Amino acid sequence: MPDIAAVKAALSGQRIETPSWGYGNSGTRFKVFAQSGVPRTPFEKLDDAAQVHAFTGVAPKVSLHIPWDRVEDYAALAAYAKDRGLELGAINSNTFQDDSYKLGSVCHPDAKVRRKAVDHLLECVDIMDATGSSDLKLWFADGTNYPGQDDIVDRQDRLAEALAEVYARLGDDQRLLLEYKFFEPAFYTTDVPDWGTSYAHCLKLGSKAQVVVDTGHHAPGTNIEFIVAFLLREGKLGGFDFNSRFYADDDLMVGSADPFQLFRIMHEVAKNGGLAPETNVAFMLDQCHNIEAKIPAVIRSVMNVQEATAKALLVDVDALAEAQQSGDVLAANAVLMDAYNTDVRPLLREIREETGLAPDPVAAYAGSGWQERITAERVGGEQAGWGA
Ligand code: AOS
Ligand code: ZN
Ligand code: ZN
Repeated sequence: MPDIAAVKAALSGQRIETPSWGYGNSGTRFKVFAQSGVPRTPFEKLDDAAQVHAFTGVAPKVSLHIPWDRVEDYAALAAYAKDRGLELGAINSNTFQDDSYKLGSVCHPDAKVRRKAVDHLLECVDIMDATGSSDLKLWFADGTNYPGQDDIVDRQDRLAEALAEVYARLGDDQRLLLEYKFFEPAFYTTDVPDWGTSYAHCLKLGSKAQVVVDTGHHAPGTNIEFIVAFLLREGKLGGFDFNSRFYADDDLMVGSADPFQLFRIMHEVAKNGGLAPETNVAFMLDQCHNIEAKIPAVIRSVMNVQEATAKALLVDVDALAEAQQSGDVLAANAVLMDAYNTDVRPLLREIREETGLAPDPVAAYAGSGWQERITAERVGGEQAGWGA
């Protein structure tokens, strides 16, 4: 049976990174429903992230998106974060909201556009130097809409060349995380459509390049936990962009529509060393909150990841190995289901109380007065970036 003290230590040691854009206004391509009290600056996004960390105790890192989080002085932003018990996490590049990227960014047929895109990526590494961030997260909207629009292989060559230039600029403690997405916004070819393409590029680049698994970026029925297990085995799992996927890349709360999938993913992570700090898997959220209150939604998402992790840690791996070895299919499956069906909320409440936190972070936030305060004080909150 799992050792409860070790389970507790793993849970209190887990770090979940929240996205700056999850705190701002966002929406679908049809409508942004603006909320009152949303942050007007990247500094205010950090103020909200600090609330999430204060009530969960496991969310000290915040990912930034450039240029959505552009500021004059990034070192000052990092210092502001530090004063609130936070640190700046992954720097997300943005090569998808400029007219010049209509035919792509790093894969664009015109070398001048590629230069502009790579310069932006290099600027993101400069920002990492200033913020102390170790991860550059790259997602490319590049692709084509029509057969014949551009040459598939030439585009791969351009991608490889751009990545190599950025890779060469990374410092010793920095890494490049390459995200994949099987469609959208390009609907015929996508230049990094799947984990295999991302893996192949990362493998060529070297040990400082790893794959990011965004849980929303797969076709229905894809066995994401297989991808996770494979990448961990190869030392190429850099991290997650957690969210839910029910229709497409819906970017809603992780673990909300399919908590069993999240459990299966976290089981592979836990079983294959992915929770060990030295494996350096970044557990990031990539979500927006369009119709629900944002800060409690981020808190709920952090808790969903914690609950899936707790269940994964409760898997009796010895019993599982024994059942697998003896070919007892039903017993092996039952070991996983027993862990999944355990109510881990009392355990998590206990851990929080032992570390001086309120047992129910959502209720504690609701009673804190923060939401009322920002609603009164902040007028004219900005868009998260999407739909801006
Ligand atoms: C886009 O679909 C990707 O998930 C990226 O991670 C993107 O930069 C992020 O969603 C920002 O909202
Ligand atoms: Zn993502
Ligand atoms: Zn996405």
